[in-house]
Amino acid sequence: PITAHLGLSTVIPEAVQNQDLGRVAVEEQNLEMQSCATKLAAIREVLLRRTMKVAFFGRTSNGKSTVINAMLRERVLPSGIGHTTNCFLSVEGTDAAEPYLTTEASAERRTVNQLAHALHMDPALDSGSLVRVFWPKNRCALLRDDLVLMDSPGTDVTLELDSWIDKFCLDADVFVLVGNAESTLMNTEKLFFHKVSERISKPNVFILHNRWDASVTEPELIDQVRKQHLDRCISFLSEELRVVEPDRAAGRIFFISAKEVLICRTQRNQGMPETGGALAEGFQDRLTEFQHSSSTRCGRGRSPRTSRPSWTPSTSHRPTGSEISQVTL
Ligand SMILES: Nc1nc2c(ncn2[C@@H]2O[C@H](COP(=O)(O)OP(=O)(O)O)[C@@H](O)[C@H]2O)c(=O)[nH]1
Ligand SMILES: [Mg+2]
Repeated sequence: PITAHLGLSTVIPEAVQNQDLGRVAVEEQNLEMQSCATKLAAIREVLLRRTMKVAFFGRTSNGKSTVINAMLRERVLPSGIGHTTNCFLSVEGTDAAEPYLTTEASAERRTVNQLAHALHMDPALDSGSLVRVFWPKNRCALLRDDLVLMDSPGTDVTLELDSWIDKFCLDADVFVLVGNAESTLMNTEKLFFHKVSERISKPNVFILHNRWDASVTEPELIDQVRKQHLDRCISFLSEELRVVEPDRAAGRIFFISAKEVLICRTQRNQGMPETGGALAEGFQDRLTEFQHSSSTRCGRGRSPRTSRPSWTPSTSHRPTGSEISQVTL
């Protein structure tokens, strides 16, 4: 049906200008129909695009790279204390057997062993540039669904939020704010999302409170702290940004420990028991929360089991018109 509508964008102006047909539409109607056709073209583009792009933002060291690694089940991206990634890094699947990367300056394939080196040593890789990491699909099932995960430098390190948004965000389907459960959201983090929602109407925003493993040290406060974070984030999403209805906002907020999930999954990859090691109490609950937050089973729709939305696609899921219009219009 969209293709049929698109045909209108050429048929209508032709009909309006066709003297033989007489006055079939006034100029205003013509413009209105043109504008509908433009919006439909944007929707069509998203529908035709097979990839789904999920972009991660947040302050340095909140754990953005660790969250992505946990989703990929391997340490793909460099992570660590302090300021590790200076540029944008996208991860997408490849049919090639070995991982490789390309930079904007050169399409030459470099090995991923050079990743940390490339990130540190290349003066051309500033916070406005992009390194694309291609990871073998046979090493990570998630990437078979044409998913692109995008890591960003900390929102605290740049004055160029606007140009970031233009260059990296306009085509993102989902925005994930990775916060730190040990502190409240900072103004720099909020500012970035305000700017995003000025440019994109109703962006799909999720909030991860990472480092939730730290909460076990204060068990008597855990419920209180969780409620405080939840209330603040609900009001941020529904009242400040107005990207989601208040009664649905809680479904966009998760409490996770990316580090624990990554440890567990890399241990499993090595054939070790996944709950081994020094994982803190309550780990299973946090693991379940992570799985729900990044579930691949139910895609962008609502999960019947958890009735919480999730951000990654499933092969069978095609976004609905209203989801698309939220993303693009
Ligand atoms: N305790 C704890 N540490 C974490 C967690 N996630 C990440 N970290 C650690 O925090 C540091 C910064 O993580 P990184 O992913 O590089 O943060 P980024 O700057 O936001 O990409 C690393 O040393 C991680 O091991 C978590 O859930 N719990
Ligand atoms: Mg990082």
